[in-house]
Amino acid sequence: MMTEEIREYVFKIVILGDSGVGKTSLINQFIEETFKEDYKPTLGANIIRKDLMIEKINAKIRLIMWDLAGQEKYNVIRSMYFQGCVGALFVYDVTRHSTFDNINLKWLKDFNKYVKKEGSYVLIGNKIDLKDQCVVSTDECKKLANEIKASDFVETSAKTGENVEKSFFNLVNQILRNYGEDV
Ligand code: G3D
Ligand code: MG
Repeated sequence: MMTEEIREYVFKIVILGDSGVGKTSLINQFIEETFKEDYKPTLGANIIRKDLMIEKINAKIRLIMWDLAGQEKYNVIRSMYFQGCVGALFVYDVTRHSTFDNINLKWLKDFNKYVKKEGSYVLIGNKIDLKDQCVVSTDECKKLANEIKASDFVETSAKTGENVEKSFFNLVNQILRNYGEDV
């Protein structure tokens, strides 16, 4: 049998959500110490890179993650922020209901406006370690995930690391499926 060639993909994804929901913390958990960070002050964004190997299909993924730093700059650089983007993580904070409401009111609207082609996205309820303060129910989120046709809904804690890897891999797998890969 011939050895299969390794295929390579480069995916740009954006991490969206209100200030303080834990976007940067999720990325930091995901990349551990292997990260390459490139802060672009003019964009108000951090650009973080991580290479993943998806053994099942023998593919190497270079994930380029755009993380909003100063949200006030966001309005100016929106179109560039989304340029070439193939997926998003929509993050809300389970202890603040307004951050959940803004997924549909704000973040998804922008994503759909600027990412014309079939972009994939995963809905993430972060800070589930703060169980006592949780004000957004799992049912509510499942309902929203269905409504907005998110490929998945995951509850995470960037503090403990719970489900963090899973969220990023779910998104990557969904993007790969859009490219016709069998993952
Ligand atoms: P942002 O990038 O979306 O603006 P950050 O959010 O990642 O900067 O996180 C905002 C604050 O929430 C930080 O606290 C961070 O430590 C905290 N945080 C992020 N994720 C979690 C989580 O899963 N659980 C808990 N308990 N806290 C979390 P500070 O105090 O540094 O502002
Ligand atoms: Mg941040």
